[in-house]
Amino acid sequence: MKIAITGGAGFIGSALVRYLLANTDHHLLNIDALTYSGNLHSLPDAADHPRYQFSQTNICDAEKLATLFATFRPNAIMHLAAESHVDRSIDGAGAFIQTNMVGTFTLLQCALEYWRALDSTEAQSFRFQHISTDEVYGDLAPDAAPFTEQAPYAPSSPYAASKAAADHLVRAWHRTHGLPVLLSNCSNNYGPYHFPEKLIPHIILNALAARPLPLYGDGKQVRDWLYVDDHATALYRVLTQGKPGQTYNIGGNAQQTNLQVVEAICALLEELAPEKPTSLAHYRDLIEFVADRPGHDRRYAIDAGKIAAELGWTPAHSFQQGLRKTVRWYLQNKPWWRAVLSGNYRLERLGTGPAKSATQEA
Ligand code: NAD
Ligand code: TDX
Repeated sequence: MKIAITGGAGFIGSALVRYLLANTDHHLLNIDALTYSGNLHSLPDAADHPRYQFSQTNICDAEKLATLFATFRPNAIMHLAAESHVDRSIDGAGAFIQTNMVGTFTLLQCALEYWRALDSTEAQSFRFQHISTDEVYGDLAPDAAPFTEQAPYAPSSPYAASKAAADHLVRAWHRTHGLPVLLSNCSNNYGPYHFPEKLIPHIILNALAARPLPLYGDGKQVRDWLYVDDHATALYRVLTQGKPGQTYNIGGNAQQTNLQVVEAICALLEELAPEKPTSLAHYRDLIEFVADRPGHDRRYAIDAGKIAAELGWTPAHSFQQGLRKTVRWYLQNKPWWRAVLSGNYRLERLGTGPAKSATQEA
């Protein structure tokens, strides 16, 4: 297959590209605008790979997308490009509306025109795969059953609302125009190359620098964590075996409170990085409860029964295994995250001027 992947320089997209290059024979076109969260250093083996191409393209640019599709001739599009951080969507929703909604619309329209011009065999096997989140389902009560694919949409944050809108557009393009789409809604991912504004890498890197470990509110919010490489295998399973028009929920079956996550990271660091930079006695002494996130959902949990029963996918990593691998990865890959924290990963890319650091932008 030839697969066009949007957002392939991001956290999950880069894991997917690494997985597909290592485990399949498919040819990949990575379409990514390289926003602050896109980083080609997350694809260390891709640049010279014979089955990989990259195009720095914004998914709102219909003309460029049409040219890319006409020349690359994809058999499938896997759509991951998005603005992805909830806190940023609270500070300013414009980029979220633009990329997640207008960008998804633009991509759908270009895909539809491209698909309509395919011969019938190619058109039949073509897939448009949309990657979404469990946040579209909103806040789950403490004792409620995990979200199934039938859970009603009730997004809380501007990010979640923009992803919900994108999901609706994708379903409409299937129902109205017949575009063969696949959707998946996944729980919180974690693992290597995770941008350090997100909880797990933020906590690991702050702890290593002996900086406070901020927990929003009481820290008892629950998330269902999935190791990112398991998400990559799930997405490939959906692409190759999912039924057009269907949605698959993907989750790690690993519900944890944020406090539990932070304590688990501290315990792993005590074992793997016992030498602390200051006279700090224990990493967990750095935990600080700070003002809560506005509109903060208390709990998400995914029922991944459908993808297990229909497509035979289950996660390979427990939370304990995945978190250990993740902490180890950050300890062993300091150049990657140091360049992100300093902003140098953008400086190299732009080739000019002082770049804003990720933390300044956040
Ligand atoms: P990310 O922020 O790490 O990566 C997003 C990528 O999209 C970056 O490479 C960025 O440069 C690119 N991008 C942003 N705007 C673009 C535009 N207009 N045109 C082209 N490229 C653009 O995000 P992520 O965590 O890898 O998430 C990927 C997808 O998975 C998103 O759709 C997100 O909603 C979804 N998702 C994420 C999680 C999670 O826990 N991170 C969970 C479920 C679903
Ligand atoms: O410093 C922090 N302190 C804290 O308590 C940060 C950054 C987060 N949190 C809390 C907020 C959440 O309850 O930790 C939890 C996880 O926060 P994030 O890492 O920001 O993830 P979340 O808001 O749950 O959203 C993530 O999962 C679903 C991704 O960013 C989304 O793209 C995905 O759709």
